[in-house]
Amino acid sequence: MSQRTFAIVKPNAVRSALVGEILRRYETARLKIVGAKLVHASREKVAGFYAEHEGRPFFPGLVDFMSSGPILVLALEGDNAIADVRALNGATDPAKAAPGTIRHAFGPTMGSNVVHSSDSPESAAREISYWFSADELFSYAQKSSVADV
Ligand code: IDP
Ligand code: MG
Repeated sequence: MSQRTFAIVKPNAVRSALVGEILRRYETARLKIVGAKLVHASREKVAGFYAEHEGRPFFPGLVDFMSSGPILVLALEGDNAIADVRALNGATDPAKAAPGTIRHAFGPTMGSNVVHSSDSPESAAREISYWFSADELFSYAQKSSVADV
């Protein structure tokens, strides 16, 4: 059964030209891009997205950082998309992220760890609809070759 998850390429990764590398990792892992757009979110939009963390010491810095420039918001589909993207991203603290993960490869710190992804079916549904309208999400069949039309 296919499942959808939500991911973000954070502003430091967009600024550092890591969009292609991060998307390559997701696509190589057979995750299908079903929604994608660049957004420069307001502080209010970011604060609402991270509402579960409001009141934590890192919250103001997180809101500053995530609204500091454009982010790439993504809806990704795959058989086990939620767990697969969490595994590809790695642990929240890049210093603890396993070799081979995006956060291990690019760090740089807990507060600016280059990617986000949903942690449960409930958060995936909420987060996809928080950033995408229905007409920005797509269903299509993946093909193994560009010659296969
Ligand atoms: P996650 O992104 O791995 O799901 P969460 O605990 O949901 O991690 O935290 C959301 C984001 O808030 C993290 O990706 C990280 O950037 C930031 N964050 C979480 N805990 C800390 C912390 O203790 N210090 C600094 N930033 C943190
Ligand atoms: Mg989280």
